[in-house]
Amino acid sequence: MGDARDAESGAEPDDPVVDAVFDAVAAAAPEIRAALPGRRVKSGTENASGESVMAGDLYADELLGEAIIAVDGVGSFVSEERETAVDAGGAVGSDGAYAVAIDPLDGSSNLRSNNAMGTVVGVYDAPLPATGRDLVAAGYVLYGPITTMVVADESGVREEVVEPGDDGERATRTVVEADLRLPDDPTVYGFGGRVPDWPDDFTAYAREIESELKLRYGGAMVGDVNQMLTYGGVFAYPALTDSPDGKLRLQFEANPIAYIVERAGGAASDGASDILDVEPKGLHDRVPLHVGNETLIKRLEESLDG
Ligand code: AFP
Repeated sequence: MGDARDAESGAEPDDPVVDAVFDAVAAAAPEIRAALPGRRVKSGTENASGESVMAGDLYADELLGEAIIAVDGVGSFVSEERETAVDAGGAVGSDGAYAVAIDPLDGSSNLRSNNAMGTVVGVYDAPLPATGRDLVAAGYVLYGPITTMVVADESGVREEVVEPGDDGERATRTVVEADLRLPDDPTVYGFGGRVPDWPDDFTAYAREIESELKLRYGGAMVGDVNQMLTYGGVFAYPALTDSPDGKLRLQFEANPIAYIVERAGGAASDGASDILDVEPKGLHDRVPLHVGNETLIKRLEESLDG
């Protein structure tokens, strides 16, 4: 793939395996986007989290799974849509191969309403389930008016535009922001779940934030987090009275997003401490996720401390 990133910044990929993973994700993105119009229906199956799966979820999972497993240096592949890990032929660990976790089509309920959706990717150097501290890179594709990909690694966070290749050529990646940073002044907030299901302490925090910021909530974490990264603010899918672990999955959603936001200068919390320190029990654990400007996350933790 013509990686315009090298041309633009002259920087060599920090880690050739990580770069190959995001090359594979970028190559699949235009194909996933092109396949969505015909896959806006329920597949009739449920995933490991007991959620109904759209035809688009299955297609994205299949395409991305095949592409990522084929990357030299990937030893294991897990997906929100699959019960267990897929062995990709390498010993995952600090001297060995990486484990890649994806949410292939985040926000697929937005398919019918034609709203933004995304693909979330976490690259871990430990067998899964793992803590976020084992991430070496993370990123997401946003299927918005434009297809963009945000990639975070130890060198920082960058935003790329992904466009289909000409005449069957692989997609192109063009860096449009080489050092993506969370704006210091917060502007937007987006909180998931039904308001009556919020615990009282989160409701009190939400009331404060509502009086200070503008509501931006689109029902797909990737789109909502991208708005927050663009304009500054806070995104949360909190613990709910009937689901104290919230809705979002630690391995495939919360850890990668927390890694990205923290590298962009923000903070990420499960309500009590850093998401990246949450010890997983299982591959499909859920966790309350709150990400954004450090001051807003600190205020959240103080509010939930009661
Ligand atoms: P779907 O993938 O089922 O659409 O769920 C999307 C999601 O996991 C996450 O992207 C959103 O932030 C959250 O769920 C939206 O959940 P609500 O529909 O309860 O607001």
